[in-house]
This record gives sequence, structure tokens and C-alpha cells, in this order.
Amino acid sequence: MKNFYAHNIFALALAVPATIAQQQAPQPQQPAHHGVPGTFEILGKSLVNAQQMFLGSFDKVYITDRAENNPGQINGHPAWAEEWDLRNNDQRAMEIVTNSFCAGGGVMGDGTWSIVGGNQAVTYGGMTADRQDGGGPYNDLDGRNSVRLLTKSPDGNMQWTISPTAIDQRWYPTVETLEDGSMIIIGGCRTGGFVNDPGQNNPTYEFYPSRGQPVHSPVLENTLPTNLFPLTWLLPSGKLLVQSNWQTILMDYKTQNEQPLDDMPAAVRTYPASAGTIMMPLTPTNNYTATIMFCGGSNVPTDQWRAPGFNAMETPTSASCVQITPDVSGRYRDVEPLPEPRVLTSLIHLPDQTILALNGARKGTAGYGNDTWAIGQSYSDDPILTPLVYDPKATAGKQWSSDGFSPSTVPRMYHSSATLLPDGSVFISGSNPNSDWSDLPELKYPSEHRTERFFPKYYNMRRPQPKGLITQFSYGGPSFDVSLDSADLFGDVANVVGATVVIIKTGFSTHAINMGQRLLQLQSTYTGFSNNTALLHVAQLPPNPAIIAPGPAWVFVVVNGVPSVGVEVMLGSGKIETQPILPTTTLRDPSMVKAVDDDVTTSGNNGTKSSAGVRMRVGVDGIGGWLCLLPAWLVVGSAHLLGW
Ligand SMILES: [Cu+2]
Repeated sequence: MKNFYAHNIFALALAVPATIAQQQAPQPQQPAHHGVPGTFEILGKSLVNAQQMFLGSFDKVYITDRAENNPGQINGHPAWAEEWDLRNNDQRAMEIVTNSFCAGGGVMGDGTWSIVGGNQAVTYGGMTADRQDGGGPYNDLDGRNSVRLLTKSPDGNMQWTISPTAIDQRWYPTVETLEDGSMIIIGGCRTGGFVNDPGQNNPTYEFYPSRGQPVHSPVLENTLPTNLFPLTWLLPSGKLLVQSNWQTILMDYKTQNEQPLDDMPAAVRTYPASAGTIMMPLTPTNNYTATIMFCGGSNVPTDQWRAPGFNAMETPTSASCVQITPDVSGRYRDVEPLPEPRVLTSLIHLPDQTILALNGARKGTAGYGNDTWAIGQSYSDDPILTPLVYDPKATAGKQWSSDGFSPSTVPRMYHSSATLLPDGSVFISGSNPNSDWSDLPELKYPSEHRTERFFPKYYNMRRPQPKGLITQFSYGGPSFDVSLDSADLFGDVANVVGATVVIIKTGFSTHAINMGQRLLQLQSTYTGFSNNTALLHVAQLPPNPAIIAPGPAWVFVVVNGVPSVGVEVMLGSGKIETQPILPTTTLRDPSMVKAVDDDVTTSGNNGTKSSAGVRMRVGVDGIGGWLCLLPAWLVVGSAHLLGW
């Protein structure tokens, strides 16, 4: 019999298209790093200021900065890019060639990270350099037209290369990855400054890889002067939510149409008001409907930003939190406000579907300058050192909480950044409200290179070690099973009922925005067994890449609010292309099975009876039975399409 089944599995495997091959991921283990939950740990000092930062692989964080007088050196000049090795906190300065000052960035469907746009070549103090083709103290080139790509060099290390395809000049552009894994690059200005002005505005968007000339955007034309880093998310409808100054639109980039939604209430959320912003978790419960949240910012009338009497220290910061569900309604609604007003806040998805708020200040705005009211050069003051967590499931009045959290010792204001790490801790670096790198002792807010980790409450809990995760997810397609043993379930199989499988894109962090950050809970059901083991039956991604764009991401299995260590996965085909959409399969009904052998009467994750099935023994500790793990692709002809 064994040979019979093996033969059939082999024959059927040949029929599976390559796009849905399910390659098993290594079993996640316990975190390698030790930390105290609710606290920060200083890891060391970065070589360059963390103006921009992202998690590039399991153990590498990439930090980039503007061209400035950083302590880190490369090729005989100060560096403004580096790689941080999470295993040992070793750092490697990197050459990035052009000035990536206030650049945007993101990761494409083929897994390539990019940093887009920037400023002219500069010399000391951020002053424009005499020449734009290199030389001078920083040997930087004009970066306004640059798309920089993180690629593998012949020596095996990652390196920054400049794409031969130039973009239009963009300082402070936003990048969002689209359904096909390409990027839209939106907005920015040409020569820089605290806020934008008509003489240098670039009210257009374009694509990388290029789709031709930039396209004019009315909302970017009409929202001066605070239209820099326009807050942009791809929505499940395939349209983009674009929020800029007080205006909000639905942008259909395919038809070049902009539809106005409600004006933003309470506060400006875009730079330099710099609210915390995030797309809320996309879940089966909300039918993968996108809701965007904006928290904090500054209530500054449009004509005040450039007025002679402007004083950032006197602009009222906001505690307001609002949400909008733009594919359903153009209306903003208030949600629980922040405990105190703040700006420059990074909102970070944690795998337990709470949101961590950290970095920022009670007073002022983003930016810096030689103004009499500035603190040194800083336009912000009174840093907020204790993180908060937002739990929309908590009772009213307690949704924002800092219970159990100790403060950091490091102010994190303008030009700081933060990203989730695979072990569920959060990596934080930067803060540099100065025109050039400086650690002069008289500065209240010197250029900050101390780099930290924050450890959420679950950090030291024994992590689930699920078996059966896969390395590549398709849009629709066959479900798969993940096994959890008794330890993974904290000794009680009932804990499988609330277990979740979540995909997180950690995003590209800069200026309190994590561009492209997203959390999606996969649809799943379970079979629990009497010996406190269980299977999770897990769907692929919803069959719509606008819900979560193709490209690299992390998958976590979360039991009792405790996440496994994340496993790096690829969403989609791994190419920049129209993504294949496969039929979805209906997951089998959730069940608790008293006797292990009861389960063999039913087969397949899709609830199809065993007559269509092939039984195989799986290495699930403690189950000890014959379980049918027939992948759904065997019966794809009978699959039910879900109504997404
Ligand atoms: Cu900046």
C-alpha cells in the first residue's frame, strides 16, 4: 500500500503548476536574543543616523541616512548607509553614492528593496555642494532622480546600486507597492525645505519599473505646503487612499482619476505634522476591508506654516485618533484618542494584532532650523519615552496602554525610525534634528546613534514552534496544515481555537511612516486532538493582490497572544508581473477530536471526504495517527470559490 500511495502522490505532484508548489519552511525556533519584556535595551551605536530603516532579511537591518558627517566611514568619506547584523550587532558601512536625504522606499514583488529620491549633493551643514557629480567632503551625487536597489554583490554581501532608470526629481516622495509588485512613487519637491512651495512642488506620480512620463495629481497640486510624503495606501479595491494636508482622496491610478473623500478632522497628519499612521489588520472577520488610522499630528492652518511668525514650539499637537474605511465610506470617525498629544510617532504592527506606538514628542513638529525658538536646531521638544500599545479589542478607555512598559532613555524625534524584527521585538534607531551630524555637548538633542530593541510583553514566553509553514504564498490556491504540539498550545488544546496565522510586511521606516507596512491574518480553522496537539488548516492569501501586495513578508503563528518567531516568506510569484490568481479552497470545519483515529474518516483541508483522498503519515509529535493531509490542489475541481 505504501508504494501505491507514494506513486500516486508523485504522479499528482507532477500535475501541480510551479506557481503553487508548497515548499516547507524551516521550523521556527526560540528567539536567539534575550530581553526583558516591557523594556528597551541599547544594542550599540549605529555608524550612520537611522533616517530610514528596514528589515531586509532574518538577521539584517539596513539603515540609510542623508549625506552628512557620520562617524561611519566608507571609501574615504563619511558613510550614509550601513548594514546591521542582528546576530552580533556587527555593522558594515555601505556606499550608496547619491544623497538619500528624506528619501522614500519600499520592496518590490521580486524581493528587491529600494530607496527612492533624495536631495542634491551637499557639503557641511547640509548646504548645497558646488558640484553635483561627486567630490567635496561627502563625495555624494545628486540623489533626487535616484532609484537605489539593494542587490547582491559578487562577494556575497548586499550592496546598493543605482538603477539606470532615473525618476523625476523627488525629495520626500512616498512609495507604495502595487498589485503587480511594481512601485508607485508619489509626490515630493525638487529642492527641499521645511515645507513645500509652488516653485518646487512635484505634484505627480510615476512608477518603477517605469510606465512612462509622470502623471499630474490634483490633490498634490492643491495641498501645499504640507503635501510632502503624502500618506498613501493601496486598498483592496485597487485604488489608493492618498491623504495630504487636510484633503483625502481615492486615487485610481489606472484611470488617472481622483475622488474626494472627507477632509481630515482635528489635525494635519502629513509631514511635518507627522502623525502616526497605519493600516489596521486585515482579517477574515473584517472580510479584508482596509481601515486606516491616523493618530496625533499638529493643528496648523494651511496659511500658518510659511507665515513669518510661525513657531513650531507653539503649534498645538493633537491627541486625536481617527479611522477611515475608504472602500466603504469616505467618512472619518473618531476612535479612542492618544493619552496625550504627540507628533513624530511610529506605529508598528505586532504579531498579536496590537499596535505599538513609540518615538515622538509632545511639542513641536518635524524639521529643524536656526530659529530663535528652536531647541538647538530641533523643531520638536519634550520627547515621549514610554511606548504605548493600542488594542482595539480592549474596553473603551483602555485601548491605549503603557502598562508594564518602562521608558527608553533615548529621545527619538525627527529622523528616527523603528521596525518589527522576526523575533517580535522592535528595533529603534535615529533622531537627528540637526542640519549636519553633531554631538556637541551643548546640544540638547545631538545626532543620536544609540540603537535599541524594545521587547513586547510576549517576548520571553515560550514561543510556538509550528511545523508545516510554507515559504511561498499564492493568491488563492491550496490550503496547508500547520501542526502545533502540546508545548506550542501551552498544554491545552483549547488554545488552538484562538490561534492565528498572520503575515506581516514590516515596511520601510522613515519620518514616522512605515511605508508598505501591513498585517494580514490568514483564514484558518483547526482540528484539535485529545492529546493536546492540533492542526491549523490555513488558507493561502485572499485571491486579490491589492489586499497585500506581492513581495517578501513574515509569517507568524500566534497562540494565546504569543507569536512564533517569524519565518521569511514570499507573497506571490516572486516576480514583478500580473500575479496568478488561483481558485480558493474551503477550509474544513473546525473540530475537536476526542480520539486521534477519529480524524481519519475525513480528509483534506477543504472538507472533502476521504474517498478522494490519499493518506500519509506526518511527523507530528504526539498525534501518532494517520492523518490525511491531502492538499487541496488534488480536488481543486471541486473547490468552492470564496466570495472575496
Ligand atoms: Cu527628513
